[in-house]
Amino acid sequence: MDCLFCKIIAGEIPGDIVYEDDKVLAFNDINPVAPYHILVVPKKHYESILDVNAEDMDIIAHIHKVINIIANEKGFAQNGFRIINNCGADGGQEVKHIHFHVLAGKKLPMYEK
Ligand code: IU
Repeated sequence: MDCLFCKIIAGEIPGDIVYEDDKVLAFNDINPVAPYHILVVPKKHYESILDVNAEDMDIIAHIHKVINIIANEKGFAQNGFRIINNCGADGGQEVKHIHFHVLAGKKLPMYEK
């Protein structure tokens, strides 16, 4: 499968990895928009939340547990952060492997309404 994030997970393309376990990889975004900009992705390929079936939905809770760990390890838990999941064309999803952006380290601007 020609998926950039699958290639990073497989170690075929280098990623600036900040956390890894058997189910999840987290790495620094190549084009950060905040002092901390980390992408948290399941190792199993799903294009988006629409492809995660009911039996697999635990991975979404696990990703949020991992975000909790990273926020504490990196030291931005106290000041707060934002989790973003862009889904599909109108959501602005560019990479078709579900991922959660974690933005932190500055007062983030409110999103466009
Ligand atoms: P999006 O939610 O699909 O728009 O986000 C994709 C992100 O993947 C975006 O923030 C890119 O900067 C990031 N990214 C990356 O970290 N490494 C890459 O090689 C590529 C994109 I291409």
